[in-house]
Amino acid sequence: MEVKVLKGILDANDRIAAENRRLLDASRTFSLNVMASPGAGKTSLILSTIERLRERLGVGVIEGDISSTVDADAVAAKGIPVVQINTGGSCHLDANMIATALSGLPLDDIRLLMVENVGNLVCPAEFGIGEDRKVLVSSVPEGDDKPYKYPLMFTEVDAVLINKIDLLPYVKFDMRAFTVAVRSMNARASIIPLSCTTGQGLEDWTGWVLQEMAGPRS
Ligand SMILES: Nc1nc2c(ncn2[C@@H]2O[C@H](COP(=O)(O)OP(=O)(O)O)[C@@H](O)[C@H]2O)c(=O)[nH]1
Ligand SMILES: [Mg+2]
Repeated sequence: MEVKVLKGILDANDRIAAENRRLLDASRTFSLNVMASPGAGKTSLILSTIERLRERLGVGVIEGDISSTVDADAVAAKGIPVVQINTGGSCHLDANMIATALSGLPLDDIRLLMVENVGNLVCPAEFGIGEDRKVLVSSVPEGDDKPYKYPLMFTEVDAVLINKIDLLPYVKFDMRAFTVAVRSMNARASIIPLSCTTGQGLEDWTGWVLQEMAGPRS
């Protein structure tokens, strides 16, 4: 019985996600679902991406948090259209929340929409929101064993970013071991080491985004 209920919720979510996708396709908006644990660097990545791409294309952001508008305020300060979703305790964004947020954004002016999901490596992996690509920001201080602990998240995503590589000299993190762990469950994801603080690797990241935007829709 419980399984049936959960399946019903996920089916309903998928239906709304498909509607979101139709809306985004109609405005030629490419969307990224940015997921990570709290503090891995989702907001830092989004702000860095805005800096690097805003001259080339229209950017918009949806910020998902349990509470507060701290991250949305940082995006709005850059003059970028942003909607904050406060989930009020829920550990992930769902397609219905995104549908509401989309109605508050000037989609015709937005070629790249970045969605910061709630900080969590479990629930966001289960709920599609209609995104074109799923991106995971992992970070050096979290350790190199996380793929084994959160396999669904690492299996689902199209890119795994390794943020905070500026901290490699200070933290025990084996890049090779991490890569082997990711590859044991995901053969296709791009793995991109970077630092939002120093800017190292950010060209590789924005290059990946532009390449995915130019390629076939998923
Ligand atoms: N050393 C270092 N710190 C970073 C880097 N990226 C983000 N941070 C810091 O990590 C903390 C959390 O970043 P934030 O972007 O808010 O993470 P979020 O919770 O995933 O959105 C902040 O203090 C950032 O300044 C990085 O590349 N290197
Ligand atoms: Mg954040």
